[in-house]
Amino acid sequence: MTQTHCLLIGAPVDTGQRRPGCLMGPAAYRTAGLAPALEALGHRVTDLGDAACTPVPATVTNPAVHHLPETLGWARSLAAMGEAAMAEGMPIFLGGDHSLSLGSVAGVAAAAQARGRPLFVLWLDAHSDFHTTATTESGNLHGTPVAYLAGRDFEAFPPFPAPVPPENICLFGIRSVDAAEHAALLEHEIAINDMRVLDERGVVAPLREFLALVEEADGLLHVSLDVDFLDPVVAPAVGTTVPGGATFREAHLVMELLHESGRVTSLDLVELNPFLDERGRTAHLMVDLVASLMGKKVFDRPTRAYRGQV
Ligand code: EXY
Ligand code: MN
Ligand code: MN
Ligand code: MN
Repeated sequence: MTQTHCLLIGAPVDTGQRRPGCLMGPAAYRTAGLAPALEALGHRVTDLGDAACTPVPATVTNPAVHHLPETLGWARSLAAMGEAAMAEGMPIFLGGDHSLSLGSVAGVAAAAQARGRPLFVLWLDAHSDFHTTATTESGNLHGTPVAYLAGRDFEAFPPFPAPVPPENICLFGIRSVDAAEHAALLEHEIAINDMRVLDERGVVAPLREFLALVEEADGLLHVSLDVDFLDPVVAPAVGTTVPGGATFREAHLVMELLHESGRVTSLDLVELNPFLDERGRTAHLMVDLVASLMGKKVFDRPTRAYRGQV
């Protein structure tokens, strides 16, 4: 197993949605033993602690949007930490709601651009998160990061440093898309592997097709794992559950295939709400999924040289 330097970045972000609890996510992952689970696989772990948030005064036209200054503050802090961490190894962002990815992916994208490498993004989620600040009706900015990283127009936000070409983005597990997102997605070349695709083809074929693109382009791969990618029966501790998600084994198979690709260079763990958990069950599941991503297996399979290391 190639050793990877995993850099944990706590992102206690809960201002991208309205349900209290996500801010406890980083502590839940630490309590569930994320670091020792990675060290048991031979990896080096540096816990950088939690990011800080200095709100950035800003307003947007859409009156529904809330906590914009805090969201911008988190994004600025996480982008800086993420870009720096990429120079050391593999940043793992511990969320916190999905609005943290407005910063995490910006930092990773800036690092990829500096290396002259294309960035690909795998979005494991029930939701497309493709609203802009103008189209969101809930005003919850956790429903927007994919639009931002794809370069869609966001009022008040700094331009995304290196917009990810839509063809480099793969949505996986989608089963809840608002009308405005649907219309916008049809105008973009983003791979949408909704649950119907996964029902018909399984997780292997569509994922392998995407990983072949990453391989062909010698790309870096950022994985953004939303707890609600999984079925709520399997992973109940999330505020935006949608029935009909990935099974326990489908989620582990996705992680095992990602490990074998050797392409994953950064990771978001988002939307865990420990207030909704049952004795840490979902937190432990997410830690186990990260272990599968980082090489935990029963029998060896051919694995490409891991690119998470510098
Ligand atoms: N599309 C809905 C909204 O914009 O409010 C729900 C978004 C849920 C987003 C979660 C993080 O995946
Ligand atoms: Mn290192
Ligand atoms: Mn999401
Ligand atoms: Mn979601």
